[in-house]
Amino acid sequence: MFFQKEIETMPRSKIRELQLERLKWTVAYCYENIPFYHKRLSDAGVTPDKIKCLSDIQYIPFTTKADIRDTYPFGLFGKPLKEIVRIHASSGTTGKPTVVGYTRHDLDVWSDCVARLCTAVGTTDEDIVQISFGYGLFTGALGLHYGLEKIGATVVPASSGNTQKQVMLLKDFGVTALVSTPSYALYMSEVAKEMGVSNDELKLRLGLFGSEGCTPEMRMQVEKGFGLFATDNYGMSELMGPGVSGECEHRCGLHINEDHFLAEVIDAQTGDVLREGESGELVVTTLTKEGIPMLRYRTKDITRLHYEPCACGRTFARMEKTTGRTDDMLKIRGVNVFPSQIESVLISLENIGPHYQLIVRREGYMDTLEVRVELIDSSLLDHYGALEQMQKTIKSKLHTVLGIDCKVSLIEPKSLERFQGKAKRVIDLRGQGNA
Ligand code: DLL
Repeated sequence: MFFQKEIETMPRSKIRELQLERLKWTVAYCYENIPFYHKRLSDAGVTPDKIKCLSDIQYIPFTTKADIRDTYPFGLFGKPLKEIVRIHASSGTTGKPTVVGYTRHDLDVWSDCVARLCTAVGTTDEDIVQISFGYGLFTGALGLHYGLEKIGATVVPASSGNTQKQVMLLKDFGVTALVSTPSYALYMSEVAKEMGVSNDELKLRLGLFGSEGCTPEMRMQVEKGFGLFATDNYGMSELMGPGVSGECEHRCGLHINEDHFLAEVIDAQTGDVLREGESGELVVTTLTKEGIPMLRYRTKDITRLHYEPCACGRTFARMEKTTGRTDDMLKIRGVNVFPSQIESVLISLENIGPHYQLIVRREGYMDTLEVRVELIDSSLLDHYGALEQMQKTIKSKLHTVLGIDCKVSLIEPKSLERFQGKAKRVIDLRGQGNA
């Protein structure tokens, strides 16, 4: 199903034509309206007339999160506040948040982009959709909210938290689709079981998940939890919020809304642009944004791009599910470790649950990694032999995948923290004195 079929199935030559026209507009807009970009572009010797074809984008310097922080709060806005009708922000782990602003036109484009990805996985005006993202400065809730209203779905703005009440609403309202992070959906399904609410009493058929990574193995757990079809959509506040890309019902990559975003993948170390299918950091240029346009924004998310048409008929490029962020990568004794690699190993094993935590410590000059994972059945804790055997198996599988030794701790079911937003599974204690 399509929300804007003509655009979503445009021939690639037409997409590229449109992107070039809009890239020229964006570069000129930034150059003329935003002193930061005027200087950045001038310093790099780029004037708007230098952009003659799409590959000329390579002359434009990258923009980073630090640039948004350094111009806090409104320094990168392309319009006076009088024309900004909404502000969102993402809470950084340290210091000031990253602030973004939307004109009325931006909000319109945003809801179209979200309406497309919801429609692509089969959401219709018949659906009752519960939004269990936190409402507020975070873009997730209001982003999905307006897109879903645009297609006529019945929106339940539950927000996050109070999980028992969330379950009650799912049941009483006959909710058919759930919007949340995959980790919160998993937790919610556990709470539903505890409350004695079985999947037969629910009408949930679809999960519109996003805002955090989730391995295919974890996705299966989430699907099992609620007995639904889980789909993935991607975005970030700096670029818009949700709505940058989303899966269709074939789930073979996330279609990028290429009429509004121009995507590249670069080698994170050298900055070189990589070819189709090569894995690297996603860099995105907005093509229609007025409030806070972004030129070659470094997302830090790792993915690959594919351009061949999809079985669904969409011609927009697809990005693979991200495998992590360049800044998620843990360097442990010189070895690069992505939490998603560990997640895949853990979830494929029997008797342990999908909840885990990674603790990195520095002991003397040595980095150590402890993988804590919940058992499904606590009675195993009384069987020392079986426990030891299981630990050994997990350790050896992790060693095969990661190439390093780690400590494996099997712990009581339901003893790890659960998350209502993005999961935080890595605790890096290095650099904290005698951690
Ligand atoms: O998380 C926007 C969003 C909300 C997307 C709801 C989808 C649904 P931020 O809080 O700025 O924005 O976080 C952006 O979250 O750079 C990724 O690292 C991560 N992320 C977002 N969606 C996905 C996804 C929103 N589907 C950061 N898979 C991004 C993996 C994701 N990571």
